[in-house]
Amino acid sequence: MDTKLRIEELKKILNDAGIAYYVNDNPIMEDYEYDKLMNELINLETKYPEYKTPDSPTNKIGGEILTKFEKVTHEVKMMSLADAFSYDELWDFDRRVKEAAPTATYLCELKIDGLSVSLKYENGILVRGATRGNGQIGENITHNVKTIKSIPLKLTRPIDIEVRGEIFMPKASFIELNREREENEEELFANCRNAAAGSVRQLDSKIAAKRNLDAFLYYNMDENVKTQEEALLSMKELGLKINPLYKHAKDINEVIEYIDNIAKIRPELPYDIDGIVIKVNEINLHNTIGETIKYPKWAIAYKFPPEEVSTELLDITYQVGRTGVITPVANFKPVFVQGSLISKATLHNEDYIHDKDIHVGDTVIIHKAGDVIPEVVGPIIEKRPANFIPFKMITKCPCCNSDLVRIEGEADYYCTNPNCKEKLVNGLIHFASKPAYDIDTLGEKVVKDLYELGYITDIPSIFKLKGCYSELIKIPGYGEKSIDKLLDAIEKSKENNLDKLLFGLGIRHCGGKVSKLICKKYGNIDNIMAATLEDISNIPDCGDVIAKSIYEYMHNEYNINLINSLKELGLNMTYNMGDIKVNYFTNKKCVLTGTLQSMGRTEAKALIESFGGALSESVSKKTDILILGENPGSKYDKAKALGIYIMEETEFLEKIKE
Ligand code: 0OX
Repeated sequence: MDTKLRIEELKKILNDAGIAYYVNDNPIMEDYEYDKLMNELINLETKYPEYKTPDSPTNKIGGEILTKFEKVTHEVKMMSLADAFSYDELWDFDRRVKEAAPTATYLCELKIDGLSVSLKYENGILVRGATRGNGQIGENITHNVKTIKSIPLKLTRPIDIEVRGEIFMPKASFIELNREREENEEELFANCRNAAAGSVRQLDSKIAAKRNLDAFLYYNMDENVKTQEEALLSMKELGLKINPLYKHAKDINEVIEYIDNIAKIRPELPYDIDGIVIKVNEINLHNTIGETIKYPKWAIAYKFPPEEVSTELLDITYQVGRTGVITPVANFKPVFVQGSLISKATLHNEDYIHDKDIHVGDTVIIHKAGDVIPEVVGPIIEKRPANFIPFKMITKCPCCNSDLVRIEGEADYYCTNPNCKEKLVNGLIHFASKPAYDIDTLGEKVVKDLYELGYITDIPSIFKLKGCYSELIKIPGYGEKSIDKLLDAIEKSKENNLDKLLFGLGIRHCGGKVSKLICKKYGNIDNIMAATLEDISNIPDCGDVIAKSIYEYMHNEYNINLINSLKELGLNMTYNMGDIKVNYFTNKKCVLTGTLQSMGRTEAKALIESFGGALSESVSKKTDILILGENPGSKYDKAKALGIYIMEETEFLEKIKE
């Protein structure tokens, strides 16, 4: 047979088999046969690259590498959804809809917790995949989208169409990915959504191809469809994957019934959902009902309340923090909550455990809201087994066995042994970490290894490592290249600004923000060491407890010697204010939620700080602005509840330039 014809034939057979397997869940070919034909196609395309086309199923393997993401303008804005947190809010939504369109009925869909994507097909061939971005401008991610098995490269009909949907990572793939990352000592993804977003934002499509991403389409720009249900079904006919669990509800009571039913099966779903999307089914009514600048008024997202699951408390273990504080940790049978598989949660302190009446053997309720750390709510008393182990706080340090002390008026126990290994190692890990002294490649594992081998014993020893070069390069698993990189990073870090050193020292109550305030006021270490207690406590945002802790640290002989050693080793001891320019963000407390399209979090933080503003982690009454990125988390809900000003990315970009 003619090669070109055979290639065409193979593409058709494999594309059809792909849709049957990945979209319709109805395989029409044995895996072995599929792999054999795929190999034949790969070989032919390698030999005759002129015959390779964009719809070839070999594109699923990935291989295209970009140097940067191109921006894409959405001709029709990609809207997001207004949220409802209660059935009352759904009743209100129904009332508003019915006022404008009394005959409206609803189509309910699962709200997949992934990231929105737009797919453009020309003549039935996938030509572009783009992220939602800020709704108007997204990023071109075609190279990665092409690797997603359930996104067909060729539709069943040669039409021009734009469809939209959600790319997600199934729970099982997320668990497996994090397991691999743990093994390779890479940072873990917090949940399925972050893992999917992180995978789609890879420049190298081979990485995305390996991530086992999936997609459900829910929006169809074909003008001929009359209802949302028809839109879904027509996409299915085109070979696009839709979520089958949608339901046409004739009124809001049926919507609520559907939500109740889905909530029951939610834990068993193989992918993560964070709510239910309710859309007016009749598309001709969408115009009548209208939209706000941000949201369509004909749709709403009902968000599930914070998830609570129960599991068995297997053990209570203890961590020794860098300050010596002892934290009890609940170790339970792993459970999936809000998209994350968790097996541990802090129990804070002795009082917390007694107050909640928690004991090993109990079935406990775990609660997780949005992006926050999971919490043990308490035990289910009726399920307490006869052989539960009554809780008793330890009295000796789990690491060095020295007596623990509980400071009066505080809930925490401390290990006061200055040589406690866990405390020292955690202090060193903190010192080298990114938010503190930020020594590149000196991560947790390297600190632990070099501590065990006796090369790192305290902070000054880090800066003396270069003297042991010939020994270090002989450590199994390290070698010249990695040691050179480490020593270079250590040398470079000596120029760090003083606030990074102050934070790195691990002074109790002196976090990154306080360190900056202190450094701004005193300018160099000698001034900080000479400051009076009263003077420190006069710094706004620096209360008596913080001031006392810093003052006492600076007057302790051990610490004075430590600082002097670091001075002698050549570490920078002055604070460079940078050129602080004044603009809208000066003195503003900002919080960022979700992902910005135009820059990463670190860049946004640096920009805001360059104007004398601050970017903090959590929303409080003191927050001035919440910057709204794509896929916002619970910070958004909290900010709305507190009436904090919400700023979209476009406004942020305009104002930061002013
Ligand atoms: C989802 C989802 C998101 C189209 C019109 C407004 C929003 N996460 O599963 N968005 C939409 O609808 C768009 N539907 C969904 N099912």
